[in-house]
Parts: sequence; structure tokens; C-alpha cells
Amino acid sequence: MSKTNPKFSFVILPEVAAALNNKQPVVALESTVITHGLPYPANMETAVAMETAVREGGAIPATIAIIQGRIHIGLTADQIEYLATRSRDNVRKCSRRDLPLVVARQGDGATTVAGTMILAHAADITLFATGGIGGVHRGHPFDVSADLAELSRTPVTVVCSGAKSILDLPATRELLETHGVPVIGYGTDEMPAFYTWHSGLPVDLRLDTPTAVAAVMRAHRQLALQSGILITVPAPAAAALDSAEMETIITQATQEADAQGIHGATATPWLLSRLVELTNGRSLQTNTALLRNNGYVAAQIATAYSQGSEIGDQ
Ligand code: PSU
Ligand code: MN
Repeated sequence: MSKTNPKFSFVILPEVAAALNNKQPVVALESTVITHGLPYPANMETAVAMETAVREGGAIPATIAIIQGRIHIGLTADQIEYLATRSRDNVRKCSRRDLPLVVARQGDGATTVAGTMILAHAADITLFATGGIGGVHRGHPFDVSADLAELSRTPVTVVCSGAKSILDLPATRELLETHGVPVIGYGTDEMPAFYTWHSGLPVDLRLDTPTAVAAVMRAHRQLALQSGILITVPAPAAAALDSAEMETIITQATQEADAQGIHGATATPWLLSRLVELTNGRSLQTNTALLRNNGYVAAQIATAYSQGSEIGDQ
């Protein structure tokens, strides 16, 4: 199904279009994690497992990507496999600035948190699940992810496990505040640091149920705030890693990246691959476990949100 909004046209998977028309819960998923975040075949398995987790949580998954210049809201299994097996050099990692470039050149594009928020919002999808957001890079205070700017200007709720400690987490936390992004801890008082539960940074509010999160989303909508909301969910207990050990490994990886002059859009993918090597694949297990869990939690929140209202929904 093809749909045009005042800004651009996109292809919506029929199942997703039907769910949106019927006001059933839908959860958007990003595609950069498939092309640039995880190695093959874990990327494909995880993309499929995340969609399954969203269904188990009671919602319809809509993985978002650009294929040959066309924006897709919801991918088929073949399209997921296509992206998962493409060389990352042939798929552009798409934040806001990249979207027109890929569309104009009819190229393939994988959407980051920023890119996915823009396209999900255009398709009227309110909730989006992923692993971690980008932020301020350590030692590079001007290498700030476009994810933070997007969270300041696009009203989509992003369910994630915080940001990885490859980043400067205190600076990232400060910028979220500057940009007016509420940071909710789902079952936690502390913002999780992706692989580990502890960042030492407080959340703005702890909530323990999908219904409570849905109430904040409704209040946010009624206030017509144009920013996003961040829901941070700790990794499942069995998959979380030790903070001190990860800190040592991350320090090594970021020093290596600096020595090799790796920065900008290539920094995050490079660091993620290096961490998989340095942890002998354990970081990959944590990554896939928390992605699935976040898909499930987002679907539960989407369900509660679609069911209306203890604070005067309209
Ligand atoms: N953090 C992760 N895994 C990821 C990413 C971030 O733990 O796959 C991806 C997301 O798509 C995120 C992007 O939006 O990297 C941020 O990249 P940059 O720092 O270039 O904005
Ligand atoms: Mn970056």
C-alpha cells in the first residue's frame, strides 16, 4: 500500500496499514541496528526475533528502511534478509540529513534512531523500540549524535536501554535535559548503560507498568509538546554484563578508535564491532537479548496506549 503525506510518499506493509487504520498498537523498529549494529547472521536473527517479541507483546511490528529509494514502513522477511546480507558500504546509515540523499539517488538506506523517528512519525506510529540511542562521543564533545536533536523535535516515544558507555553518558544525559526530553526509567531509578544496569545517572521518573507509561505519553500529547520521550529499560538480568569489566574494554576500544582517526558516522559501528571482538561475543548476546526485551516492553506500552485513558483521553 502506498501513502502520500504532505512531505513524502512511502510504502506501508498491508498488515501495518490495517493495524494503523484500526487503531491497533504498532511498534516501529530501526534498520541501522541490522546493517551497521550487529554482524551477520545475528543481525537477521535478531531483526526477526524482535518482530516476534513485538507480536508476543500484543502489537504489530513495522521495521523501517529505504530500499532502492523507496521508504518502507514495515518490511517483508525477504527485505529484512536483503538488508542483513548487504555489505554495509552499500547501505547508507540514515539520520535526518541523509534521507533526501538516499531517496534522490534511489539507494538503500538504514534508518538510525533519528531517521526512524522521522519516518515513524510521518506514518503516525507513536512508539519505537531499539537497543541504544546515540549521544555525545567520549573525548569529542562536538561529535553529538543526530539522535539527540531528533528527540528534541519529533514526538515519538523511544524504548531503549539507554546509551552505551562508549559514549560520554553524563554529557548525553545533560543534553537530553537541555532538549526537553523526559527520561523515564522502566523499573529502574537509574538510567541503564546498555550492557550494564548502572550509569550513576538518575532518570526523571521511575515507572513500573505499561499503563503508567501510556499515561505520560497521553499527557505529553495533550500538551502538544513536539519533543520525544525516552523510556529506558535495563537489559534482562541474565544477559547484563559487569560494569567494571565493560569500562576497561570500552576504554581500550575508544582509544583504538582515536588512534585510527575513526569519527563521525563510522564511529558507532566501528566501536560496536570492536566490543564484540573484545568480549568474545558476550556483548552480542547482551545486545540481542535487550533488543528482544525492548520490543516486548514497547508492544505492551503500545497496547496500553491504544486502550485509552485514565487521564482524560480524547
Ligand atoms: N547504539 C547501539 N546500537 C546501534 C546504534 C547505537 O547500541 O546500532 C545505532 C543506532 O541506529 C543509533 C546510531 O541511532 O547507531 C547512532 O549513530 P551516530 O552516533 O552516528 O548518530
Ligand atoms: Mn556518533
